[in-house]
Amino acid sequence: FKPGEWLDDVTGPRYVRLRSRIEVAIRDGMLPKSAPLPAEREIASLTGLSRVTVRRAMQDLVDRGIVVQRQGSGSFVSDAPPRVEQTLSLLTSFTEDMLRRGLSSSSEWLGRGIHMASPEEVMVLALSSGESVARVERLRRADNRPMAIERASLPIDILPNPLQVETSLYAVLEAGGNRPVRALQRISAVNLTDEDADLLGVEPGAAGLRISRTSYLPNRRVVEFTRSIYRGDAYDFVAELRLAD
Ligand code: 16G
Repeated sequence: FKPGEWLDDVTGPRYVRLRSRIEVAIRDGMLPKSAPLPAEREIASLTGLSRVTVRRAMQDLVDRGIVVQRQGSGSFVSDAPPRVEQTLSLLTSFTEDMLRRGLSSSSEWLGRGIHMASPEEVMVLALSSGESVARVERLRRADNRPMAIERASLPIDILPNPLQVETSLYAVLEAGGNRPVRALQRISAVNLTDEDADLLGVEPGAAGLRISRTSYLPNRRVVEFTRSIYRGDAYDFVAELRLAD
């Protein structure tokens, strides 16, 4: 960091410029995984920025999981894969989301078949009690790293044969003219159960996000009711907010 040299090549507030500069150095391998970072005070004197600006940039990097701080020994480049940033305003599928990021998606089957609908499925999918549902339950991976457990339930006239789903559920729905166009999603914090933690490859009790998605066809019919558990250490959900009218 030579003073002046880096300040003009990116735009935005000073802490954002410093943060992007460090991010680029990490991405380009100038700062390898686990490498120690200079102390805040040193970065401040190298760059001519204030300690407050440096601290803010570092805090952002820590919040994004790019840098880890260890009590007493300083800051290091994280050796964990980067967190996935997921926008909350687009109705996309896991496969599409990973493809867009250049990651390969794969799934491990936890269950796939026709079952008697549970009372919750009857209610959400507007079925009659005793009716059957199609269930598609998967552990979803990105570049082989477990990311989420997803349990989708669909009316059987929409998905008569769950074995049709080989890679993408939404691709099968799209092919049948049933791609959802709107969804409601609820996100809540959970501590992972032993079983879910084991599937996701994290410590039991680690933080997770429970997401339930109810998706609709243009005619307002519910097409999908999915309950998922996402890894808390792998995801950031991001939404753009606008001033209320
Ligand atoms: C997303 C959806 C899920 C949907 C799946 C289809 C959430 C939070 N997200 O992961 O509801 O079933 O995409 O993905 O529930 P696919 O088309 O790759 O199978």
